[in-house]
Amino acid sequence: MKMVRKAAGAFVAVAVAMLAMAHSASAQAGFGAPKPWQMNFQEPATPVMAEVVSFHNFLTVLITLISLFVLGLLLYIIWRFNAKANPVPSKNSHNTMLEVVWTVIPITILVIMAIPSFRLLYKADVVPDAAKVREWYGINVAGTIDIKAIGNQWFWSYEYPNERIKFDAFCGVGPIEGACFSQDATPKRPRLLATTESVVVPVNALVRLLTVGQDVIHAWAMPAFGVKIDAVPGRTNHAWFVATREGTYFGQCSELCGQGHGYMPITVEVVSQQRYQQWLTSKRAEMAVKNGTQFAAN
Ligand SMILES: [Cu+2]
Repeated sequence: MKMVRKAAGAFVAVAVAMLAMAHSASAQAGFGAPKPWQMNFQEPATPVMAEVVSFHNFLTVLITLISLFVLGLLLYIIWRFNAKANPVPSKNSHNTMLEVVWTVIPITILVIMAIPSFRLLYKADVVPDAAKVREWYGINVAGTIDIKAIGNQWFWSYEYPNERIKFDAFCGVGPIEGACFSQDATPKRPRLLATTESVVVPVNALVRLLTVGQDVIHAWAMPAFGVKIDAVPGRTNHAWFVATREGTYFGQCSELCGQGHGYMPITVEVVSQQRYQQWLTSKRAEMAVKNGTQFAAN
């Protein structure tokens, strides 16, 4: 039994070390994209995703311990109570104490898991105001921005209603539609992840995201932000994020939406407040040139 305990301890230590290694290996400032042989989540860029990662790590340790405990029991029973070792089986059918213990302990474990789980689900789901973000994460948000993401077969359209900006973002590494498979893909603009136009948001801003489907159900998903929200025709869903690290982040449509589902990625650029203002100015000028668009006409 001592040896089993030692081996279990070593296994847990190795598992924790591997988790830590995977975690530090994925630490690359401000670039959210999957990597070959990636083991863990992408490096979080929002406080919600940071919480998702730490909750996941906590659960991994917990389930590893539980699995090892059950495995230990199983091995002990095989060794101790096989027909050779235990020729006369016990006739016991009840043990009140045991039954109370194996009911109460799992319930306690489930409650320990449920409380942080529901707390996190609530935070991820309810769109907060600036005061709530400060209360939850101690972040003073730099302004609030509304963005509408519209899923189309097979690209995303974006609207910044308060800025009178709207544009389409196609899969591709350059400003040309259909450049999805382009050999021009670079590590900074990965193939099948980069889009012709990026969603640009300032760092530390509270972004309220509205999603809707133009034709079928799509889903706007950004792994580094901990956001995955369906875009359903005839119904507006909402999500939110506060990106606390400048950089470029990639996501994908995450609801099977037809033939081109794999070719409608999402690119979000988190920039400084100053660069955001510059982007707004140039985008507004572009909108004014494109006469006949809904917002420019207003
Ligand atoms: Cu899709």
